[in-house]
Amino acid sequence: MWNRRGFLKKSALSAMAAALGTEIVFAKHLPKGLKPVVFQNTEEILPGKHPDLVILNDRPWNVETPPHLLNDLITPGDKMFIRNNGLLPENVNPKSWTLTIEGESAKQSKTYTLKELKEKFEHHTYQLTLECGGNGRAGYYPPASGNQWTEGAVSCGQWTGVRLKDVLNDVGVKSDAIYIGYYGKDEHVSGDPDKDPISRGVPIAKAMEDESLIAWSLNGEEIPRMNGYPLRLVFGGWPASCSGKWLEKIVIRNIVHDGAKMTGTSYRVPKTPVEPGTKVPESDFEIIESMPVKSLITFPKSGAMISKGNSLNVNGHAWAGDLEVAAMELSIDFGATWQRVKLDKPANRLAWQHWSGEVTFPKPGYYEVWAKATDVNGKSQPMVIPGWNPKGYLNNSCHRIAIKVLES
Ligand SMILES: Nc1nc2c(c(=O)[nH]1)N[C@H]1C(S)=C(S)[C@@H](COP(=O)(O)O)O[C@H]1N2
Ligand SMILES: [Mo]
Repeated sequence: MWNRRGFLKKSALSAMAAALGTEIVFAKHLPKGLKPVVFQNTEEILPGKHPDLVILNDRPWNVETPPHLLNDLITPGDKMFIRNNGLLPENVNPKSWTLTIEGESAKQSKTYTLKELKEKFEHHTYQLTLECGGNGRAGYYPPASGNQWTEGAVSCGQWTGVRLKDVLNDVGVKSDAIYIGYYGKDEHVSGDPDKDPISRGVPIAKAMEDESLIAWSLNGEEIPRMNGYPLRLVFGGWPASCSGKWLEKIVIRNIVHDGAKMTGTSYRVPKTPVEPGTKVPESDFEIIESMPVKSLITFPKSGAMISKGNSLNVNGHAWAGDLEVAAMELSIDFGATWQRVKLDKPANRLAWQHWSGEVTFPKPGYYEVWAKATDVNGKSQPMVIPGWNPKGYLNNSCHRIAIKVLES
C-alpha cells in the first residue's frame, strides 16, 4: 500500500479504512501520500525486524533495540540491532557466494564457495556479544557526531560457522603476519564502486582465538539480510565494527590493516584522557580493542509501575569484552548503597552473562534502579558518563530505569 518511506500509494485510503475497521474521519485533509501514524512501524519498513526497534538513520540503516527488547538470553534475529556504514548488497546468491583469502602475509591466495567452507572445516557454535563501539554515544557532552546510540547497539546471538583460524591455517599464514582485514559486498553510500564503506579487522592473535568465527548462521537459521547474510565474521567482545558482514574477502597483513575506518579517528580513542571538547591530534589516538565492562537492565521496562509493598524482580545481562564479569550490583538510592545480585556464568567465553535480583522499595514514590557490573580485574562501570572522547565511543556508564511505587 505504501513505499519504504511511508508514503501512501493512491487509492489505498479505502483499503486502510477497511483494515482499521472504521472510517478515517477528515481523510481528505490527510496530506497526499502520508501514511497514518497507526500504520507506521519498523516491521513494514524493515522486513524481519521487530516493529519496536528504533530507526536512527535509514541511509545507511542504523537501528537500535530498546533495552526491554533485549531480555532474551540469546538475542533473536528480529531484535538484533543494525549498524550499516554503506548500502546493502543487492542480489545476494548464496550458491555463487565466495570467500577469498589473500594478502602479503598469506602463503597463497585461495577462494572457497560457501559449500566448500561448510564441508571442509569443522563447525562451531558460540554465543557472542557484539556491541558497537559507539553504543551510548548520545550520553556525551559536548555531543559527538555520528549515530546517537543510546543503550541498544548490543546483541548476543548464537553464531554457527567455521573457525577463522582453521581457514587461515588452510591457506597458510606467513610468520610476519600481524593483522587480518575484511572486505564485504556492501557499497559505499556515495555509490562509488571504488570506495569501501568499511574494511576493518583484528590483530592476528584475536583472529586465531577459538571463538573467532566465519559464520553463516544465527540461532540455527540464516543470518538476517541486514546483519550480513549469507556470511560474516564474528569477534565477540570487541567493537562490533571488527565483525565484517557480507564477507567476501579476508586479507592477511604484515602491517596493521589500513582499510576504510581503520585509520584516522574511526573506532579510535585518545591514548590519554582529554578535557571534554578538546581537539586531539590524530597521532594521539589508538585503536579500540576489547570493550569495557557494561550491563543492561532488560526487565522491567523503564517506567514500570508497581503497587506498594511489592518487591520487584529485575534482570538483565552483563559483559566485559575479552574478560568475564565477576559481580553484579543494583542500587535503588542513586548509588549510595548497592546490593549484590545473582550472576550466571557465560554460556561460553565472550557471551554476555545473565543476572537477576529482587529489590524492595521502602515506601511509595519515584525510584531509579541502577545496575553496575564489575569485571574479573575489579574494574566497575562508572555511575555517570566516563571520560569524554572526540568520537563518542565506549560509554559504559550504569544503565538506569525508572520505577514508580504506587500508594496502593
Ligand atoms: N561489511 C560491513 N560489515 C560491517 C559493517 C558494515 O557497515 N559493513 N558495520 C560494522 C559495525 S560498525 C557494526 S557495529 C556491526 C553491526 O553488526 P549488526 O548490524 O549485525 O548488528 O557490523 C560491522 N560490520
Ligand atoms: Mo559499530
